Amino acid sequence: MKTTLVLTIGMAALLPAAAQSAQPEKPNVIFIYADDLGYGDLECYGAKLVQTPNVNRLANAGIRFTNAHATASTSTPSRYAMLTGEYAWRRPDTDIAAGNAQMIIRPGQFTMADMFKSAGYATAAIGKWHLGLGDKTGEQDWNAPLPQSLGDLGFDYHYIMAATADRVPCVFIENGMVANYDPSAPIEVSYEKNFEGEPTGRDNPELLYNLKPSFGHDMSIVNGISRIGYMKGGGKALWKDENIADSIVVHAQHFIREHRDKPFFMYFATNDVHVPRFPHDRFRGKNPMGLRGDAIAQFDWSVGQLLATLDELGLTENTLIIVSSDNGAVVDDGYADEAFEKLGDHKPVGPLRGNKYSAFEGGTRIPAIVHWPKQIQQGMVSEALVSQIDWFRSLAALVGARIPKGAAPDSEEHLMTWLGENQEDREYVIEQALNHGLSVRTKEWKYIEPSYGGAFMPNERIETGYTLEPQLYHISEDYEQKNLAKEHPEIVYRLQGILKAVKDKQP
Ligand code: NG6
Ligand code: CA
Repeated sequence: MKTTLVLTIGMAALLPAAAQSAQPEKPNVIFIYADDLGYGDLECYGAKLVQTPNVNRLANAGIRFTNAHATASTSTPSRYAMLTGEYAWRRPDTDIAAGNAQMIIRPGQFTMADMFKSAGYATAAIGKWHLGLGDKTGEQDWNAPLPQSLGDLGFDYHYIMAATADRVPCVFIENGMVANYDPSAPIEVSYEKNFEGEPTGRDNPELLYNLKPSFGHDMSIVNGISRIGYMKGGGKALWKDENIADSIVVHAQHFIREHRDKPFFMYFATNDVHVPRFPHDRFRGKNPMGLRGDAIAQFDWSVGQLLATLDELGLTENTLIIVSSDNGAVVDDGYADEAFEKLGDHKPVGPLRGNKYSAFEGGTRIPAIVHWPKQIQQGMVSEALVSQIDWFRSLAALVGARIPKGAAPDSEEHLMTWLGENQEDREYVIEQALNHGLSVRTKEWKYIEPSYGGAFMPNERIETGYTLEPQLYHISEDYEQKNLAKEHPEIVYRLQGILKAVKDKQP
């Protein structure tokens, strides 16, 4: 029965308008996309030292995936792939983007937002962007409308941070213009040199009254925290880190209210739990883990705020919510926030090996929860092997959108798996590490191709998984402990074959 309902919704868009009114309403779709939230960071994934009641609510009534994967272990490539349906490594310019990178997704590409828009949805992006803005790296004029922005990518409304909270410019950008723009403080940004007379974390550590770096992050100072890159000006438009969650939540709630009467798609990308972790005072000190735990609590609060708005408007029933993360967890990512010192028994990546940046699973296996009361009537756990790259075609099937030839080339339709109708696995998932090394993961096995780079990232104390030896792990046996490449050359060949075929596929 459930399957029939889904197909009916999918076909609705293909029917003439008059016939459509008799069809079930299309669900709203909200991605709640955390930053650097690890496989073990939520209570419903085993965390004990921090409470996440709002995410638990979604997990208890929805589907909690235990084998879901981002396509990359850092933000820019992971988000690029998720929003375009194309693996980031097919393009040379999708590494962790600076705050003054040009817009990476080209205006002509058909994005997830274009897909929803074509199916009659109002679309919004709120929160962390990190995929570039404007048409030329380093040449944006931040004091005027940007010539290229998310409006060119199918988003009707956008209220975003250009990159990350640890990168300048430290301002929100609303519909392609700096929000709360302060004409008395024109904005300049450079990733090459400082502006004369401006203090930096390196030269003026006495000005770092909120957070000091543990490594890197020693350039311009905003709100008593030094960042990556240099900026000047901003005035009243500069954000305060402790208010970022509130700001994005309020704008998201406003968008939901405004669009309560028509289907909407909202990409809600939190700053939590990325560095600098500097949550609002009201989240402080309630868990033993310090700022990193407080940031998880703040993330959960944000989820709760959106749910409360949906509940109040009677929209929860027919809103499909996906909660997930762009990449795995990292503990010390460059600020002296005592994340290591206060970790206690908390395991940010659960039982996995590696972290953000790694080729190991800790880099790319992420929490993923799907909640849609109208369709999913009881909570369940799915062990199906799934990838975020498939949201594009799976959701297109759900809303009846047609995808132009050549668009979303790496995305596959696995709607029934994502809705918990079955637990059919993807044949394989592809994962990209910081050094561009690729892995192929099947349900049973993982092959990590040989790649250059040290076995550890010393500052972050992270095991990278980079080695010049081919690695093969029997996931179901021991996660990624014993390299079995020599014992099972036939499996290595098979997985290398998959990887070669995917690489050779012309998008
Ligand atoms: C690294 C930053 C790290 C983080 C990361 C991007 C340093 C030393 N480290 O270069 O703090 O910002 O980039 O993270 O600068 S991501 O989740 O957005 O990919
Ligand atoms: Ca990230």
